[in-house]
Amino acid sequence: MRSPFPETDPRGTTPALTAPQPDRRWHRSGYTSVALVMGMAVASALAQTTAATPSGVTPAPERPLINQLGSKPGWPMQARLVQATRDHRPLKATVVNTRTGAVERELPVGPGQLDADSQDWIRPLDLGSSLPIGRYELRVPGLEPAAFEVGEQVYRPLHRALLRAFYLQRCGPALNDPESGLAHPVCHADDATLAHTDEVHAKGHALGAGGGWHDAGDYGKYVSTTAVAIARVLAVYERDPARYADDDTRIPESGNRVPDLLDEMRIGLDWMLTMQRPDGAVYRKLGGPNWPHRKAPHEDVVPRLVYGVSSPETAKAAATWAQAARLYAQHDPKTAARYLDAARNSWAWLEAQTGSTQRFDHVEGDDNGSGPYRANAIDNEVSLTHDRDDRLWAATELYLSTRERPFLQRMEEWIPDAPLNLFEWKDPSALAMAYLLWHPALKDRDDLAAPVRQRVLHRARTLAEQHRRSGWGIANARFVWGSNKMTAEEGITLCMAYRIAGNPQHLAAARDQLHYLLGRNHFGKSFVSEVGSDAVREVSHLWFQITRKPIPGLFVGGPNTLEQSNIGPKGRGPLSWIDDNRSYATNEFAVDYNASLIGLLGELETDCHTRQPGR
Ligand SMILES: [Ca+2]
Ligand SMILES: [Ca+2]
Repeated sequence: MRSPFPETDPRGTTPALTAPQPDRRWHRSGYTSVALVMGMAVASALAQTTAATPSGVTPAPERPLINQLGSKPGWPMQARLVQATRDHRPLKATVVNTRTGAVERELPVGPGQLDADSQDWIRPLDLGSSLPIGRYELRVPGLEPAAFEVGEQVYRPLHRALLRAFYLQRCGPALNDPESGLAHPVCHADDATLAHTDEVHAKGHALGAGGGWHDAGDYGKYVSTTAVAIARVLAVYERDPARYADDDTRIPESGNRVPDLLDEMRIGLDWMLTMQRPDGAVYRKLGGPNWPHRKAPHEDVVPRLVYGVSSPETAKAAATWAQAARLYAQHDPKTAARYLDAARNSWAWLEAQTGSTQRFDHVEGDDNGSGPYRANAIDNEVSLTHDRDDRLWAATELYLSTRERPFLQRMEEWIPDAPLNLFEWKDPSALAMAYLLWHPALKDRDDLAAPVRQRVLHRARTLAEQHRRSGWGIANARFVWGSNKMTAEEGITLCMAYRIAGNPQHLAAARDQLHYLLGRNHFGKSFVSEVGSDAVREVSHLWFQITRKPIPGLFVGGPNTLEQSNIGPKGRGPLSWIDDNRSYATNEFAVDYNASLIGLLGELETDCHTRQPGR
């Protein structure tokens, strides 16, 4: 996360603000199609769209827009055409098998409908769900074709690339990646000294907090995002550990008889240990006194600082260590025990904090070179004013790993009143609630699970309505900082609902979130770098800005109607995005974004855990 305006920086979500309405003056008003040939009419309309596009909004590409990776067998597939104006003229598309050249399907292009959020005229193409396994092109006369595949393993490379991106973000050791060709010497070797004196350490105390991951396109390290990123990935692993091998991502630990997923998550878990004070409190973040600019990781040699402890971050770290304790026990009992000790230590500190809604050490200037990750004008959710959500999660993970009654008592105390929000650093309690829907240790607690089921179904109703209303099938209506991550998380919410009630609309909507993120969007972009035939290229990442060497597997933030980096168009809902490496507010990646997409894949690969995954 990077910003010259830290007070408005942190991938803000803004429920209190109403998203600005699209500017109707912009709406392609000058276009009149005069083309005679039907296919050419579409091409012409698209070309005119390009010409008529107002300042800043990237025009839709001149081809059918579809999930570029394709689909698993049996999944309903849809594509979209964007047109400049309403157009009902009949138009036929074909699906051609690229190996045999055979036309597998002929299909009509549906009539154009105006999407209220984007002001796009969208024509749907319904490819059905019965295409056999194979590679295809979707062809519409006068337009470029769109390639896709149907197969059991179509999302495996994406899954792998998203995980592998964590490796490429590792902080500390020299990187020399044979796969991407990316390399840098040792970086941030002196991380870091304490910014302020507290009750345990003096200012200037060296914490030995090397390691971990660079959080995003800059080099800060944050407990809040590190914790939720690890937890989301480990939650996927916990549902299906057999799916992960010890050598499936080609990292230095491949072949060590521990699943690479656990090897990689350990990088963050161990780093968080270095951020823990002896009394159990956890420091919030580590970064430079000012934002770095145009530097490779090893060139960022400004002495970095560690900033204050907080109870929300301490609880998030405790939750993640507790979760890790049960998942690492089989492969590495010693490390698992260390994580559990750390979690207990932090929990004891949390229990000793009395008398206020949360402990939060913050000094003016702490956010001059790193994201605030705290309540502010943009991030104004109630969950940021207290630590109950964070503690609920910690108590739940500790209970699942220890089965000790005091942790369960906390769950019993807090779950009845806990709202269900999407899982993120601002409120991680959704993961705690998710366990009530499936974890064997909680299967006889229907008294706790019943209200959670109602909350999930209630949220899913709203999401399904938004999904139906959106021409792009987006269930998340909040086009704010990190909207793509939110879209992935809401897909997970829809999956939870599908598992509860079996409503196929929830499953279809969950899949549509993935389709949107992988190319079925106005921009025709896969929002993951180097994945898909037309992926985001200009990721906002300091290292890429210098080397111009693509970093694979980075899932970018996506449309953000406030566009605080002032590069892309503001106030355009799902069109407020630009593939420009200066646009940190729409086109930066972060480790927790990747984790959410891994989470959505984990759900969809198993039809929301209603069947065994394909290996
Ligand atoms: Ca391994
Ligand atoms: Ca909180």
